[in-house]
Amino acid sequence: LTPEQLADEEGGPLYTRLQALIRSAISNGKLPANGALPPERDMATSLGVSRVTVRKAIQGLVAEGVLRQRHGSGTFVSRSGGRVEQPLSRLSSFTEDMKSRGLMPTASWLERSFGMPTSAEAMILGLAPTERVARFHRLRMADNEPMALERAVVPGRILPDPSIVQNSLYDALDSLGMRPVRAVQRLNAENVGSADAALLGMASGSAVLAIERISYLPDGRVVEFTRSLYRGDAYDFVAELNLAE
Ligand code: 16G
Repeated sequence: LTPEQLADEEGGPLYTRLQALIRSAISNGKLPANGALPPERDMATSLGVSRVTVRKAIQGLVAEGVLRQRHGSGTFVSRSGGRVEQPLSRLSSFTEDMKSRGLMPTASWLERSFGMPTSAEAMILGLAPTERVARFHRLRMADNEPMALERAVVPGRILPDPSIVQNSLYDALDSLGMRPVRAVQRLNAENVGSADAALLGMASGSAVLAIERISYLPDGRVVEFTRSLYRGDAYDFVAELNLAE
């Protein structure tokens, strides 16, 4: 990182220009994933800026997850610009989760259809023998980076027209007055198969977190049965624990 490069970054206060410079050094590989940043003092001297500016720039990028600080050993580049930390106790949607972090949620549709459930799905959703389901299969991305593969089924009685789900399943359910209020979620570790690995941009056999969510309406009816594969290298699920009464 040189003063000339810093001068090339346009607009805004000095620390945001320094952040832009660090981001571009990460994206062009000059600062590799898990690589250490030079010490604050050295960066300030070599860039001709104050240590306060360097610290402010770094703190902002740490808060965003782009950089990580380890006590006593310095500042490091996070892998792929940072893992996502997801609390395990809130019933939120992927769209809300990503937006709350300033990431842009998008999806590639793999399937959006209406049809017969499998017998396992019919049992979990508590359906009568001839009842149909809306079915959704999406690759979910944050800032264009694949995050998860998600297969959801919703009883047809609750969601008769799958095409109303554009960006967010929960927004669509909300618009029908059918947003779930409770869910049971089960997590387990898996090695991703080759087809799913290719979609997620991972090597075949990489670790993924498989998550099943069964969500309920206030009256106890099941709204969704969703199975998601989250990239093991991009996600931390975090739960707060309290001493039992
Ligand atoms: C989350 C849920 C998933 C839900 C989806 C709705 C997990 C493990 N899964 O991905 O069950 O269907 O959000 O998101 O958190 P959407 O409203 O953005 O489509």
